[in-house]
Amino acid sequence: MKLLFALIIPAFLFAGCLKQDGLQTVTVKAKTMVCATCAKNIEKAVYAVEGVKSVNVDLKTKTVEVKFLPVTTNLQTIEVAISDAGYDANDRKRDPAGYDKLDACCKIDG
Ligand SMILES: [Cu+2]
Repeated sequence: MKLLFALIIPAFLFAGCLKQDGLQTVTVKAKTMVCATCAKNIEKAVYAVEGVKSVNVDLKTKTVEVKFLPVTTNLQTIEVAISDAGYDANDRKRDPAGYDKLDACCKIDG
């Protein structure tokens, strides 16, 4: 509940000076994620991108919904962050170095 208020109150404060929140929403396919650790890894990697405001990883559909400030970042940067973390992002292949660092349970090639 505390977290909810922490999110809602700033939203009200900003509503005064911005008609819209100005955020863009994209859904990225991360089809190589296999477990909850993968979801956490991806969430962390995408949150680290400047301008990203919210990350919603769905392990069942293997998608990542991202809300971001389009003046600060873009879909390509988000895809690169996911790839660097070791996962495919849309048509972008996972970065081998990032993949090597994953826990064994997250490696789809065994
Ligand atoms: Cu995993």
